[in-house]
Amino acid sequence: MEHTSSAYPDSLRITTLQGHILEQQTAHPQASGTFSWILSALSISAKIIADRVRRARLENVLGSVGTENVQGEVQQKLDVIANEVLLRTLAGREGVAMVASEENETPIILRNSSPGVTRYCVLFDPLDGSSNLDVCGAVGTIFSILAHRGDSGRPEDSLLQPGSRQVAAGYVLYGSSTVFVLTTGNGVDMFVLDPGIGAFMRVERALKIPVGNKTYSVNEGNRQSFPADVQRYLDWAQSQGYSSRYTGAMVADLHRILLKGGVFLYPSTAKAPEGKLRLMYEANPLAMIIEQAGGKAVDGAGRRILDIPPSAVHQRTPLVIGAADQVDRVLAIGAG
Ligand code: AHM
Ligand code: MG
Repeated sequence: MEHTSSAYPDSLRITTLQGHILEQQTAHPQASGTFSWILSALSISAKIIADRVRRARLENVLGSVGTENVQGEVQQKLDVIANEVLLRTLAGREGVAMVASEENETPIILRNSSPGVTRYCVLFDPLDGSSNLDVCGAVGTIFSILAHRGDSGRPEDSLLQPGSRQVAAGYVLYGSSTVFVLTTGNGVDMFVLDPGIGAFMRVERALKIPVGNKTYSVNEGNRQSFPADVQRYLDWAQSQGYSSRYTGAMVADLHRILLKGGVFLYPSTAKAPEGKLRLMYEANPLAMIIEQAGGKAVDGAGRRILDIPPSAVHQRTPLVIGAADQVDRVLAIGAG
């Protein structure tokens, strides 16, 4: 019996990330394909980084390089390798005007804008949670894509757009399997790398975060210097029998929350009064994904992350992010 593609159940179709991107492009006939090429560069980067992460111990590329990045944090050898991989794959894509990385002090301008050509800015944290590598823990790549605004003003001006303007965002989790999670503003889809054939296979569409999960994710070692509202929330959560889960890699913690529910907090601390996490490389892309899956993301004052007007590319923010019910709890108990 012959099946037309529309008659064949979605659950039985085999769709790769590449096929998914083309499918989305077909649904938007005005799309030039430029954007799809950028996503394909990110998918190739993810496969290369996954391979380097898996072989890191054997190739002796664990540990630090002995330098610090622009934020004064120790760079791991694989931070530098992953950064290079992303820069080198994205540099070849005509549609990329500018890239900005957590590991580079200034954004890199690849192409100027030309009339009638749509170009994009790609921002990324190449290897989030990289100190987990030495102990074989999970790490991730986070990316955010903004439309390039042209060449007027300072180059950074094109990057300094609020998260609500992101045209796509995603992350790659290098865990017990390699997972690619993507949103282009139309729900959240999930792909798993099949190492046998080297392709990301679509395994979930339109993910929605479950509610009712009594789990919080926070570095409680910093508790004494958390703001009073966060301490009040933790007292309340513990009195209600909440569980605690914290991996030290935000991508892994957020992936658990996307699939199971709960809330992640990185408040301001004595060591990091503005919060530790970066607005443009971490908070914005993860907030877009979480909101697209029905969740919420706010800063220490309860402001929606995606509405924050950025003033610097490496700006930091306190962050509360996760299932809508659990973020609301943090806000309600904290305010009380
Ligand atoms: P990084 O981008 O330098 O790796 O820092 C971000 C990471 C997050 O993945 C993680 O949630 C957090 O830092 C852990 O920080 P801490 O050890 O202070 O709890
Ligand atoms: Mg990071």
